[in-house]
Amino acid sequence: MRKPLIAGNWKMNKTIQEAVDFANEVKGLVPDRSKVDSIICAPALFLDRLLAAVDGYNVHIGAQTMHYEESGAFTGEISPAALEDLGVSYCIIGHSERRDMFNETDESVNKKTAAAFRHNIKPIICVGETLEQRERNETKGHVANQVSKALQGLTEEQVKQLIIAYEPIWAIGTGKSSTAEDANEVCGHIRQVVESSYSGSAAQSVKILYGGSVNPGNIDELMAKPEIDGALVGGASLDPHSFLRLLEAAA
Ligand code: G2H
Repeated sequence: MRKPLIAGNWKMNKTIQEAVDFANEVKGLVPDRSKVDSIICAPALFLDRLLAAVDGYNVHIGAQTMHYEESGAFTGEISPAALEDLGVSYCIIGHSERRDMFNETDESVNKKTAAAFRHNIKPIICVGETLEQRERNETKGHVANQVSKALQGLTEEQVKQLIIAYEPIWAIGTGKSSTAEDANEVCGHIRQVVESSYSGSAAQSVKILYGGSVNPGNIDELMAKPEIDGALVGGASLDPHSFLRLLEAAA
């Protein structure tokens, strides 16, 4: 059985003090780690303080992006080694906002995924189609292509530890969530891609999240679907009560 997972993606929100206050408010209230994993993916500047605040609690801290090189002349970037050194255990890779606005490609997503594994960081790889692709009935082909390219060169053991987030771009931050049925179908398709590239056991181990306007009002029906193991949540993860409600629904 795959343990459910709720990952908050705070994007570029909150001050450091607000972040620490959030962590202090939720850390004692999150459901037991045997029932659900909780992750907060925060701006890089908050990571150190958040790690200290949640130490010993069932709250993991993740980054929102990283570079794939170990070090060097990459002004403004964050190395996977630095994240590992800090104790960060997850990193979102290839979020559509980064693909769209910061030139992330399938190739860089693949390199970042490999770099994350070299540094004991679990990647949360984001894939998803545009509205135009959905209307042209290209969703499954596009998502399968993104997944195949992201996973190139990974071992079966690495794939088993992967988290893939299916986030239809048209549903991100728009209030228009995919239906649970549609989301389940695409998540199931992703699992089939993993099965045909690796094995049935890799497909049964990989965690597949849905993301895109997830909130306390739609989490129950999403979590009821067999192919959806959790959610990557933006806006609704910024409020402590809403984040806790999502965790309770997933537990
Ligand atoms: C999609 C999601 C979080 P939101 O980007 O990754 O954001 O829940 O605000 O749509």
